[in-house]
Amino acid sequence: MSERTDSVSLPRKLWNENHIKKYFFPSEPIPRLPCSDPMAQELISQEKPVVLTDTHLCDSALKWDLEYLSENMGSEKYMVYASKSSRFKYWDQAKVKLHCQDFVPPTQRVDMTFPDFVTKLRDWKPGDDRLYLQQGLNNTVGHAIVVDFLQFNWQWLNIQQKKNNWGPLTSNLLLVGMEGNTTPVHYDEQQNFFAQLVGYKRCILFSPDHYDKLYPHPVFHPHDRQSQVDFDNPDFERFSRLNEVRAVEAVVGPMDVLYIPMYWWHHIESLPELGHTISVNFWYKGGPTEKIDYPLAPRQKLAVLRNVEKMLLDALKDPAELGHLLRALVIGRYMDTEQDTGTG
Ligand code: QVN
Ligand code: ZN
Repeated sequence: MSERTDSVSLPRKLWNENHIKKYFFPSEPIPRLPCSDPMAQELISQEKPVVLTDTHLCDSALKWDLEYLSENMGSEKYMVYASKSSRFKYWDQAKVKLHCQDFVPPTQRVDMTFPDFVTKLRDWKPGDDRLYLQQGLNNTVGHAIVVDFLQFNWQWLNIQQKKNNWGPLTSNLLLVGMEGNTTPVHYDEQQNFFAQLVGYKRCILFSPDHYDKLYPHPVFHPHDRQSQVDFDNPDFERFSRLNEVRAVEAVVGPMDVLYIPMYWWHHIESLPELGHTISVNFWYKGGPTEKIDYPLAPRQKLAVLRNVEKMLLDALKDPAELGHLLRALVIGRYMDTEQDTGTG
């Protein structure tokens, strides 16, 4: 590996390089830029990832340590996931009920109050389930949190939303994770400003043209939008295009804001520097579909593929029948050779 001499992408190395695991794909650093740099604006408008170092987006939340949140979040129970492993693979409860009643969830919802959550983090010992709090900031949170929230840099956010022609802000997730917790690779159908508050997270991103290299679960599956690939145990036989995977990555720390463009795949792991990590994301609806030009962009092909799957399921009703029909459509007809179709 060559030295990272490019000053724009040099993060403050307050985190330990030894905690950066080696994965099977090569990766390049995501640029780190002040938000006043025209290049930063250019990257956002081109839907390319960038770490912004001086947005002052959540200055009022940099004091959100575990003690402050315990005192001020309120007495409600919040969404906490428990996992026997370090992986927290998201699953959709609604899709379990609809299509996959045999599905065995890899994580369990164990909602609890914030003080109970903090006690569990403090008392945690190896062998215990890991925990990850993933709670939308809503009207149940305490007054002090609301005050801090209102001081976020809404002016900058609103300017970005307008400049990039995004839809409305849909939600803010508060994420409090234990060191080592990993959100496996997935994509979201929203634009995302991901603000790091406490501790360090390694964020590995893949462009939308990885729709055929990261093998997403079927659209009706509870793991819709998640890759089937386990980065710690990649199956190169089953997923033969994995060797084409190319990543970009950054470690984000307090004050950093990572722009995760819509449809970009991302894998996020909490580094051990502080024992836990705290982040807040800002999910925005994408803009209205621009004038479509051809050939389609990878993200548009992904959207088309999603719709084909949804239409087939709507027609056939039974997800078990989809595979047969899709194979009948492709095998011997639309194979990867020019002789078959003349389409390459
Ligand atoms: C994923 C609801 C992330 C951040 C990620 C946690 C996301 C949890 C993002 C992390 C989640 C899907 C639906 C909740 O992926 O997009 O902000 O570990 O920081
Ligand atoms: Zn995500």
